[in-house]
Amino acid sequence: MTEKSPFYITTAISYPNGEPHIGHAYEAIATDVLARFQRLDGREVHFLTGTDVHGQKMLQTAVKEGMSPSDLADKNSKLFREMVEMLGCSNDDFIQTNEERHYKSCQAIWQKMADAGDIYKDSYAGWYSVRDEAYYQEGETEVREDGVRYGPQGTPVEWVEEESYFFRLSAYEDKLIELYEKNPDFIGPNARRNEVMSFVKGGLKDLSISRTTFDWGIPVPGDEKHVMYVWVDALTNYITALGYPDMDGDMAKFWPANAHIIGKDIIRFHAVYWPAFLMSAGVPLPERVFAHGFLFNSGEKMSKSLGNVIAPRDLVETYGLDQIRYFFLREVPFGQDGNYNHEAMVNRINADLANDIGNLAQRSLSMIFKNCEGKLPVPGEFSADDKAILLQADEMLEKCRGFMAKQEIHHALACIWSTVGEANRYFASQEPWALKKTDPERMGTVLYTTAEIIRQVGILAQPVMPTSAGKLLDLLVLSDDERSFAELGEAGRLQGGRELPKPQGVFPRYVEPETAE
Ligand code: ME8
Repeated sequence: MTEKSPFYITTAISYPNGEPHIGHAYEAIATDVLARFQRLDGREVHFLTGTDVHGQKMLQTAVKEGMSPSDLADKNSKLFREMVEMLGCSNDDFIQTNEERHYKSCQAIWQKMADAGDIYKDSYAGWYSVRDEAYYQEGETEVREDGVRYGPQGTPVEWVEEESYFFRLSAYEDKLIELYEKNPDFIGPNARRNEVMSFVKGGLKDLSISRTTFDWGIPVPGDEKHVMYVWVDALTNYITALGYPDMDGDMAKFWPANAHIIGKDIIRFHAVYWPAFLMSAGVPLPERVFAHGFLFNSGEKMSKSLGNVIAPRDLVETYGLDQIRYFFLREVPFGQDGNYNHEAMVNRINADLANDIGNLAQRSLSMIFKNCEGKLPVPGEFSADDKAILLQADEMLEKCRGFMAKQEIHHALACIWSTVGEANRYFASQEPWALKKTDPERMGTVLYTTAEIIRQVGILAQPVMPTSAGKLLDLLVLSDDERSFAELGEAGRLQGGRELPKPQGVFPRYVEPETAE
């Protein structure tokens, strides 16, 4: 067997200018699922997340809160570290961009871009959105009824005029177009690719990449009056974490990244600026940038003023961790915007989890415990129905691999749950409870077949629901090395005769809390 290649995946790094919200949690969970999938599929995975602490937005918040920006960064980065832990994320590293390693890396990439002749000093005069930390051309902005000028993401812009270093982005227009055309998978999903292509085809202006009016950032090498524009600093985090500028070690092993997972609002930075910086610095380009959609609470955008910002911890406490992980990835097609509300959440928990997989496991394994002396039956000859459902289960891995390679997590889950649905129909139509008296051997074969489907569903559900899927596999007494994807299909078929414990419910129903009379 050929050795599988290492796999490097990242989330965006979040601005810790407030507490983490459900959008941050969504991105972390989805990326965790993609990372866990590849790990179980036998690849060595490096999964990075972190916080983006520099820039004007962080500085403004710090001033408002009467603290230093570095104290604000530390205080809130701690909340982001706690969030990823609380969400069960399996990240291998957490970067905070005011760490020493990151200064070295940013100054090195800057120097490489300067050596390539792509950086020059001039003065900038134009529109800037602090909320987006983005420069916009006048044509991208509009003055609304309130008299305020807004950028394309609906955030206010202000006029900025200062001495600045510029990056020769205009020189990369053709190279970027060539990149997108030669590598149609570089940007996903397709809608985002089209958006980026038309932005670049519309013409690129050189990009201001330093600021002089504040000092909360990484100093420009050789000109300490300037700090780097926060996006030069932020994007570089992806290589800092692998030891850049040292191109050996983790850089040699894990770079180029297999996927940067980000939200759709920051696609321009990742699919235009980042590859241009890397080309200039002579660093290979990531394979794919995938932009997920935005989450809305009952159809409304989350905002502090609407008072509907949901803390990830509250959702976990209300519904359960694996339940929300499953919900967001099943309910929202990954790459599109998604909406969530209490009813949709309860419906998924009770229908897909408690009923479909939970009841199937509980009913079939209880029958084995009661009627087969607690031992997994040795199957007799398989009927056409048995073979059909086993085949469907055996084919899940290949299908899921294909979906996960394109970040279509919702399709992978739909594929697994379609097998669960079919297994339920199989179980109901075979009526093993009626076979108990008439044909116990056939009952044994049906129960064996059902247990084998539960095994494969359990193994494949681990990336999304690590704890619950683990409990499901405990019911089949699978050892740690029987839980990897190498065991899927016929390779790891259950052996009849194995002693099984009395089954415990794995997926509780959501019951509305008693309301006071
Ligand atoms: O953009 N739904 O940080 P950030 C889904 N520091 N995703 C959402 C969301 C929502 N309601 N709100 C935000 C930054 N996100 C930069 C990134 S990367 C080198 C630097 C996503 O804290 C957003 O799209 O504003 C982004 O991918 C991530 O959360 C962090 O957003």
